[in-house]
Amino acid sequence: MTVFVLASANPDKVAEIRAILGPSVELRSRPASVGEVEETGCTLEENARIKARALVDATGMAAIADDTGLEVDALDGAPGVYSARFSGAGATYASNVAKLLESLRGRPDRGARFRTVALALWPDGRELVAEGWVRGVITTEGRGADGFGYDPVFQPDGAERTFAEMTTEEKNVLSHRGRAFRSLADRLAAR
Ligand code: ITT
Repeated sequence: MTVFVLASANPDKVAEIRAILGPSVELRSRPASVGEVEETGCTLEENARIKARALVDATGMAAIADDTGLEVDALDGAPGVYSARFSGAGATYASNVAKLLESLRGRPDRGARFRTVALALWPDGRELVAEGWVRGVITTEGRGADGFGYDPVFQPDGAERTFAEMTTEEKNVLSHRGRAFRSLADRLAAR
């Protein structure tokens, strides 16, 4: 079994990734000694690689990292790679959702997609990259208390509930992160 250190500092994401990858991959938590890694890339893939590289350098272990963005059609793909900081310095999930709803107020075109890039990087520089996305609409108000981030206002196509109205298991079947990490798991298994 390959042991990886997981680059994410976001406990919501870590819980989802563990649930998706299951017991065939051993994931260690990011050591407390490794500080926040600045996401200076211009793409999700660059940011995933920056986060993984920082963990490989700090631990000498293989690392798994991911980066996710919400790409809103009516905002020309924003907030995208800037999803965590959409509402500026000190942004919270709530302030980001409020800004998104405000940006789309009165607009009928509410299509969007979540996209995740998941990346495994080894100390010798080998890497595997996988991507997953899900299309949906931005609802006019938040619904549901589960999930995190933009989940209360994202309703995947074909569903009647937002991600925040689903259990973690239901969300993982449909979600960007579920798809990206299942694809990464397939590639790891095929190595
Ligand atoms: P790490 O870099 O430490 O992994 P992060 O919070 O920066 O954590 P991402 O860059 O992957 O995570 O995601 C950027 C933001 O996009 C995140 O802060 C959330 O607001 C939002 N987001 C990511 N995944 C999401 C999901 O599954 N559902 C709802 N919002 C999500």
